[in-house]
Amino acid sequence: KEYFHICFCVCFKDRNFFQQKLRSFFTVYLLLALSFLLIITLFAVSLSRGTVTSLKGLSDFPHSFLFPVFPCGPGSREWEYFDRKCYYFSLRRMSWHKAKAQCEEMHSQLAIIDSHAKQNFVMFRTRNERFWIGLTDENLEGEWEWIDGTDYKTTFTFWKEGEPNNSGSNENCAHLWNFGQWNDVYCTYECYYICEKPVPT
Ligand SMILES: [Ca+2]
Ligand SMILES: [Ca+2]
Repeated sequence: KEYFHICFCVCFKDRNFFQQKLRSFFTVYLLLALSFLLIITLFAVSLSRGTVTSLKGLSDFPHSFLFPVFPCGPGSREWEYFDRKCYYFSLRRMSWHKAKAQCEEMHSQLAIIDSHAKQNFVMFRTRNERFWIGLTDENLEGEWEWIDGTDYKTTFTFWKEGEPNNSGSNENCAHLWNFGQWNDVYCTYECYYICEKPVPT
């Protein structure tokens, strides 16, 4: 009888201990589940707010807010950002002088390709099509000049082999040709053009 009494006490004690443990575990898990639920709710709320506000019209936002996403202006899909400048790749062909005027009308200028990085950027974008750039020797044959005054002699060039050749003694404007390499051609030739402008402030 004594034996059974002891066993009952021990077993009962064990059972109590086990139940207490279970309860504390349950409390911990409950708290964890609740905090998880809270985090999910907060995340969902912030996400839906973000979506709603973004749908209201991006152009309503201050420029500084959208700068990392649309540095060339939230209202424009025509200008592409590269290395602190905005570039426009025309969809129409025209002579070099008309292209120059078109860029100026858009408060920009024909592109100045003064680095390998910039050359790579325009090269991939122009895909072997001919595009005018802001380089000419119209003033004095053989004396190439960038239209913004960038020093031609000390900066990057990317002429196609054998160019500029002033073919027919009448090639005074530069454009991108196959693989983005430069060629001089007569200025009334009609091709696409690249404009560039600083990032709007
Ligand atoms: Ca020439
Ligand atoms: Ca040529």
